[in-house]
Amino acid sequence: MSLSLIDLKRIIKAKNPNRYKHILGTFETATYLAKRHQVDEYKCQVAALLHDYAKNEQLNEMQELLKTLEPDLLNHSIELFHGPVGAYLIEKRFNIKDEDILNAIKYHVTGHPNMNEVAKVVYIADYIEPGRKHNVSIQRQLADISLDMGVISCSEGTMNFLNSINESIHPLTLKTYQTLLKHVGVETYEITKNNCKRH
Ligand code: DGI
Ligand code: FE
Ligand code: FE
Repeated sequence: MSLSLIDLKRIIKAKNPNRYKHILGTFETATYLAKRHQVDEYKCQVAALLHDYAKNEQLNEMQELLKTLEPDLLNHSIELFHGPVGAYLIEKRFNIKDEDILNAIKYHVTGHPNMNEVAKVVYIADYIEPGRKHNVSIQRQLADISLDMGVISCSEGTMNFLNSINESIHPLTLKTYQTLLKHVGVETYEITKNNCKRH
């Protein structure tokens, strides 16, 4: 892969100028989290810049691709399509073969129970970047302490939001939450979360 971060930024800005502020916010937050938790900074940065690459692809073109890539996803919300479609297009168009980067992009919407540290950084950064309008202070505090707790808290926030608008929760979103919660320990998470709330 020979593209520099500067080249990538230029490409992303040109492809979807309206989303560029969110992309840069995600990039800065991913850089911060990568440093804080000693995760590969460059992989997190590339994945953060490209995570919403397919966000403005035509719906019918995404559906056509998903028929072979992931037909089951066609039964779920169209909001989920740009993750797997983005990972596919990025591999093809930028010749990026790095599985850490591709998986972080593929699973940035739902998460994945086996997501690695790069994917966790991008998943959290997308949710807590400075441009987000909803209240994410608890997610920011927990992500500072641990990436696992950050992911749990972001998926919890997403599920609460989806419940509030009567939207269905994808099995991967729920599985990510349950798996990491089990890993961290329900009690540890609840105690830490309640302590964060008091500050
Ligand atoms: O692309 P972004 O707007 O930056 O954010 P995103 O890719 O994390 O999420 C896009 C949308 O997907 C957001 O409105 C929430 C929604 N979403 C996330 N998880 C699920 C979901 N929608 C459904 N129906 N089910 C999910 O599990
Ligand atoms: Fe997205
Ligand atoms: Fe995003």
